[in-house]
Amino acid sequence: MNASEAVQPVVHAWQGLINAYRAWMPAVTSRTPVVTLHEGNTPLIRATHLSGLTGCEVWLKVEGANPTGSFKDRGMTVAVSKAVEAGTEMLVCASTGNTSASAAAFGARAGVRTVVLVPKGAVALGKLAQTVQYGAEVVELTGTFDDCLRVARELAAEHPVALVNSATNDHRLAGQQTVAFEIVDVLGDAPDLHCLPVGNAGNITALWRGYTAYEKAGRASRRPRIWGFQAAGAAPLVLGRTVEAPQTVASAIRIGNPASRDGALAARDESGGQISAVSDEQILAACRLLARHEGVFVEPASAVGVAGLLAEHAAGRVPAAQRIVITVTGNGLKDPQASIPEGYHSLETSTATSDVARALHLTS
Ligand code: AN7
Repeated sequence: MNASEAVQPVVHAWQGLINAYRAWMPAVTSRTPVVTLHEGNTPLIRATHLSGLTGCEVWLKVEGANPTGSFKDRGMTVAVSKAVEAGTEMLVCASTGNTSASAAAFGARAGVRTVVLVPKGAVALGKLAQTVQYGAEVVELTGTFDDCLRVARELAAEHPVALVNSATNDHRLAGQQTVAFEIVDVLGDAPDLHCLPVGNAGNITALWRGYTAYEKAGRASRRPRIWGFQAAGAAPLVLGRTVEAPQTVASAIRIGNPASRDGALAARDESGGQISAVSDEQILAACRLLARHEGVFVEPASAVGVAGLLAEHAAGRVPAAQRIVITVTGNGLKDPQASIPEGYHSLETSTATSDVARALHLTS
């Protein structure tokens, strides 16, 4: 290859979800300014270890590869593009952290003031760092995510601000449904089963919408069963009631009153699926398994679909030879503190190579 060949422009480079799936987003028109970080097109990788464990064909949709490190970017490109089109001067969201980081990034890109409402002291360090660095204003409330969402809704009702939570902003769901499109586009059809974590329930609602749209259009011959999983200490959809003080190591899904409850229950029931709970221990074990055996580093909430599948498999409820996709929703760098076990310490030695070799048991 000579130098002139090396600088040929790549004309078909990925340019983000609106560019790729505009036809499926009727609210996006030629007048909509596209605010994008080239989100989407995330890796769908074969999980060889999980496939071996379960006797199934398991795939991981690695959403931590999005520009701000979580699936939230899928919906945010559409919501912020539409907000800019409407002339909004301020974005607001309530968040457990990932929506904050995403809103802050797209707000920065659009040059729009962004304010995030978060539960005090409950947002993982990486997410807070992103949000601050992107230049958003962070308001910490003494309360839960559910309190933050209530305040965000009331602010938006009384002031000229764009609320970009998926619970109140259908453009977020239009963007988030694209994860189903990408999966079908790669696999050639819908899988038998799709597992994912459920917090405020926007993602499961959008996933089902995406599979449904593709089946209706003949792009897929069927829709998968949807298995959603919640953390046991924050499982309102499993318990069938609001949880006042949700508790789990998976801070992203520490949500007691899911705004998109109806969408989640429809996805469960129309697909013949289920929504169940997993313990914090099962979540952290799934995080370790993903990192050590699949090479995929995720934050605790992102491993909940894996924890759920393994629990169901252990209970004998996963039929063999299924094709299964699991959404792993966010990057492990988001919450580094959750990933280093208590009491962990690395080996320490002098700078003598012989000492290093001895510490590694290469010599005695
Ligand atoms: C990594 O950022 O709600 O069921 O405010 O960050 O659509 O809420 C995050 C949710 C799963 C749950 N995995 O998705 C927020 C927020 C990760 C997340 C979920 C979240 P939803």
